[in-house]
Amino acid sequence: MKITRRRFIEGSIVAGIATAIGLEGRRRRLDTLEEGVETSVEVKPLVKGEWKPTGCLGCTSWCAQEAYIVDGRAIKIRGNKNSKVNRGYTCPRSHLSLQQIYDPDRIKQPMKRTNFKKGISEDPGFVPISWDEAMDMLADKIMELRKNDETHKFMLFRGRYTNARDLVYSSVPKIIGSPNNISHSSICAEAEKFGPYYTQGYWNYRDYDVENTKYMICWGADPLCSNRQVSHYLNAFGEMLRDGVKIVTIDPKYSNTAAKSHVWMPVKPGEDGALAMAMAHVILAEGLWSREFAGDFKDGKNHFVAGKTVDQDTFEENHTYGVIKWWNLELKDRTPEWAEAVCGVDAATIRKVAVEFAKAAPYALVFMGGGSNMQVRGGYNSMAVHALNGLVGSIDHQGGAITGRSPKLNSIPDPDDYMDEMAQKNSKMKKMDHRGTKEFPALKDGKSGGGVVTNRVADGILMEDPYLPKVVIGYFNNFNYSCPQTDRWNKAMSKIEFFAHCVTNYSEMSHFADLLLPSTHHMMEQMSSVAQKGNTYTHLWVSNRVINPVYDVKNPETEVVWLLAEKLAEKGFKNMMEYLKDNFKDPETGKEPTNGIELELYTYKILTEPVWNPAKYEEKGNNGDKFKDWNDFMEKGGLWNSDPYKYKNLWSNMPTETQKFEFYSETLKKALEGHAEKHNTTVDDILATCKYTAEGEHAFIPHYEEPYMEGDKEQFPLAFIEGKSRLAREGRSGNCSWFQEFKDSDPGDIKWGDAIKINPEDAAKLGLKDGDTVKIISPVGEGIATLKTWVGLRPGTVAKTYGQGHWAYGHIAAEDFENKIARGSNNNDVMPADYERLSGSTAFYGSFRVRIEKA
Ligand SMILES: Nc1nc2c(c(=O)[nH]1)N[C@H]1C(S)=C(S)[C@@H](COP(=O)(O)OP(=O)(O)OC[C@H]3O[C@@H](n4cnc5c(=O)[nH]c(N)nc54)[C@H](O)[C@@H]3O)O[C@H]1N2
Ligand SMILES: Nc1nc2c(c(=O)[nH]1)N[C@H]1C(S)=C(S)[C@@H](COP(=O)(O)OP(=O)(O)OC[C@H]3O[C@@H](n4cnc5c(=O)[nH]c(N)nc54)[C@H](O)[C@@H]3O)O[C@H]1N2
Ligand code: SF4
Ligand SMILES: [Mo]
Repeated sequence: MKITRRRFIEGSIVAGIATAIGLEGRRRRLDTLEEGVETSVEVKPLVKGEWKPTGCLGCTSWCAQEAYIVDGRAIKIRGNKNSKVNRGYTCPRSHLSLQQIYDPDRIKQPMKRTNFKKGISEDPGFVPISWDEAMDMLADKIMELRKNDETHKFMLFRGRYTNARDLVYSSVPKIIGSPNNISHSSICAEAEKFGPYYTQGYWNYRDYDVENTKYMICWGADPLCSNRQVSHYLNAFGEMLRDGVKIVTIDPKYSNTAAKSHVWMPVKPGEDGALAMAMAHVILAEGLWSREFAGDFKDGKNHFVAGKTVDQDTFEENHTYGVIKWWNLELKDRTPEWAEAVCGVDAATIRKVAVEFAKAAPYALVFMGGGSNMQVRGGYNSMAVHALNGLVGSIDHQGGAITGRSPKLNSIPDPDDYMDEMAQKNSKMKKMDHRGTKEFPALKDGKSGGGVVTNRVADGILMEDPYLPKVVIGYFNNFNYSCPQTDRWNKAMSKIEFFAHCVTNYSEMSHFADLLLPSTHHMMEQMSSVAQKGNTYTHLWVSNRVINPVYDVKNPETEVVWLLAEKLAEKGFKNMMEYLKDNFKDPETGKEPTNGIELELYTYKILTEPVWNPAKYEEKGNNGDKFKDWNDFMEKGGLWNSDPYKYKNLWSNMPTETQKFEFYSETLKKALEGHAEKHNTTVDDILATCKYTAEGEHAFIPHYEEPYMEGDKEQFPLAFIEGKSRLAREGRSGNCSWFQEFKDSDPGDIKWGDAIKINPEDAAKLGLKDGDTVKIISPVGEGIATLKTWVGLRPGTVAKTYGQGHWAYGHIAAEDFENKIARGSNNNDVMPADYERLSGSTAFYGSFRVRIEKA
């Protein structure tokens, strides 16, 4: 290998430091796992093992990984070098998967509840049972629903998932006869997808071409910590900074990314709309919009003057729609001076950043995370923040905000033919999450009720509206922890007659279960597959089982479905088994599955066939790596990379109503009018019902809305800033000692503890000091934490990461597991259950205030 100058210098510095602090030995041991590592010392492998390809679902980045397996045990993780998305890099959280897999607190075999009273203070009295007995119990409960013609009272909860999800999530409820398949999507990122959809017709995560960009604004996103492609950005940032890319972070707290940025704009919580409006105003008023993308005045002069409307006919747009309407209706008065008073960022900085951004464009991008839009009135922020990319023409442009080239896969076979009359009828009943009701438009993909309203289900159950579900299965989820206002879930799950939970760890939700069906860990004990975009490529990985399951556990997406189908067939209901046998044959041999492991294999083969079967590849029109057959694909690591991204494909070719990038959203207009019509009312009424203030045409353009915050300023003076923990694998890291030991990798946080951070001025006013144990009181609940003064946020706010506060997740996660005493507290105990209703999203950011008292 050629050693470049930079590599040589880096190498000698590391070697020097290692010698100086005596780390040589330790480095050597680690290096022995890596083939081809250049080193000046002779290294002898200490252990002999094998790197096996796998993949990580620790967050929505979905990196391709490899695990080093020694004597059947996984001992190290690294990024898969063959991935063009994460390029062999991996984030620190991937290593925690080892502690998750070998966690001695895992559920080791099926368990059944013996105390039928449910509540936090009840001891469920779980006792071990066999898989056979467990599945028998579950099947009996489902047969009872069928006997009583109330199959709609079956419900399936899904948390994190793999590509195979639709078998258990969609087909199983349909065949049983229920409309209730509830995913976690709206406690995840739906409002973040809302803006890109209602401007450019794209309901998905975006990708950002950082390699070719000159200017990046991280807006309510902290890509060195969370959001997507953390493994990639952790490395790309170094390259970007070296290459002179300018980085700006817009976040109310001094985030990981803010610490590495040239400019930090500490927007007041929830006031993103004001800032976005002002930046758009500057870009137009200063004449810096993209002529190529957005068009120009016919006379070539700039007529955007603050406070003045512009004649529509004087402007000719190219690949956009509605720039003049946007200016006239909203932007003309949104000066930086106006915004400064509202959002707390000074006018000069707003102007400077907007100008620099637009001048760097189209090699400039706004990287949008959930912080700016998963807010009660965040739908329009999502449009506004994303629309800045539209104004400067960086949409689908090199160095800009792009989409992805996802592989075209097969879907899970349609179960319709296996739905009997009862299933057909009952699966048309109303869903438990109230989607599509007047109050919850959930306009995913332009449809009224097109998306889920996850957190609303607790209220549905409590109000028995539309009815009370009886038999519930949950997998890879923990809504009693992950959904705001947790007390509602504790009450709601206490009302469910029979709940089976398919998870690796006992959790806050499992505490209300009747049956614990221990799950394989997604990363090594089962097959798994997902596709994700990043670094301008898309990859798809399919991983085999790389270790034997550590305990007596089964994959809920496939094996458990098989066992359930078997039991239902034994009891006289054969449809599910027939569906599996007819539709899940090995695509190469035509062999029917005869057990859950074969079902797992055939399911992934079927789904990914268009990638590994050359004939199907052409048929689907895939672009990327090619293979001879399944074996060839798996021998090459089960990893597919797309071809390089093709820029500008979407220009005037967007799946919006106008095919253009819409600043005035005809697409949203159609969706809102459709929803209003369904409820015999006006769009104004719908918006008011959804807690928005806009009226008339403002409903269809990105505009400023004052944030809706629960808790009056007198009683609750401190705005709460939510954000993910750097080492959190969603809600699942708490029981890893590495998570606890390195908790202080979150700026301002403390090891093995839970800090609430406050500006020193506020602490002084309250007479509080570092290390005080404090009560956090919100309009809906109370929590506890350790006070930490920190200058990384403005007075009038507090910040606390999400990730601690487990009272039921294991001996490390909890302060006292036996007595259900949490370590710190769960932000969701104090966070009101509120929504960005147009998308159905739960509101996590800029949505409530608290007060703090010495505990
Ligand atoms: N306040 C606040 N709340 C949040 C967030 C936040 O930032 N702040 N983030 C939100 C987001 S973005 C999301 S996506 C949701 C996630 O919320 P959920 O979908 O509810 O998922 P988790 O909380 O991660 O819990 C998943 C459960 O799955 C089990 N488990 C762990 N590994 C595996 C496995 O490999 N297989 C199976 N079958 N089970 C496993 C564990 O027992 C764990 O309890 O939380 C949301 N909630
Ligand atoms: N480390 C880590 N990474 C993760 C996950 C994880 O659990 N841990 N989960 C993954 C999942 S499932 C998802 S959906 C994504 C979500 O990714 P994001 O939604 O981007 O994640 P967050 O870190 O919750 O929020 C991003 C930032 O918003 C800031 N913020 C809070 N309030 C406001 C506000 O009012 N305005 C602005 N502008 N910013 C605000 C927070 O301080 C935080 O730095 O992350 C994924 N990546
Ligand atoms: S936790 Fe997320 S960023 Fe880290 S390796 Fe796993 S999928 Fe990638
Ligand atoms: Mo998420």
